[in-house]
Amino acid sequence: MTTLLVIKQFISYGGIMDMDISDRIRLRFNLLDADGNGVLEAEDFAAVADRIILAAGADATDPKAAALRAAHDRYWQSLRSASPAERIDLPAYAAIVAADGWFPQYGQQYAQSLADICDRDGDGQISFTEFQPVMVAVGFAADKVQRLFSSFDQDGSGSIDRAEWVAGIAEFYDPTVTGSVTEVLVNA
Ligand SMILES: [Ca+2]
Ligand SMILES: [Ca+2]
Repeated sequence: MTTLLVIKQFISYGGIMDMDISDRIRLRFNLLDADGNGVLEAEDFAAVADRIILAAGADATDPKAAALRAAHDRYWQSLRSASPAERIDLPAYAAIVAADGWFPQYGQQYAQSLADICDRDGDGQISFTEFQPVMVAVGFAADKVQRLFSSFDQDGSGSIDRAEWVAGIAEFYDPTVTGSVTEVLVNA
């Protein structure tokens, strides 16, 4: 491999060469690209947020819906402010989200708002009935959602701990962590 090619790849993927991490970044990019035109725009983030809110059965005045919209908007702004382009392509996305400090500053709020809206009855537990429609709205295939839920709900109680789910989303986003959540999401 030529040095130039190595440098190009390094820039394209924020310096992360690991295949699994590239796969997960690609997957997240595709999930966020709601209209599937290959670039991320403000409309994609709004569309994904609306889809999740609808799936969770939250109405427009629900604070959880407002929080989810705000987190998606903040996510978009973090991309937009880091790039001169108005549309964010995969290499730009990969470089921005893999940067040190991105997750605690932007991703954490996103993970929290997603878990909050999942926990519709607010009992601190996410049942499969709560989990399934939201994850399908995020863009995951139904069988993958089932497998992911089962991998969390190891005692088969039918619900997963809300805090545990926030940690799972964080794992999916943190470029330094590889674990069971990412494995199920990327490979299942
Ligand atoms: Ca798009
Ligand atoms: Ca619940």
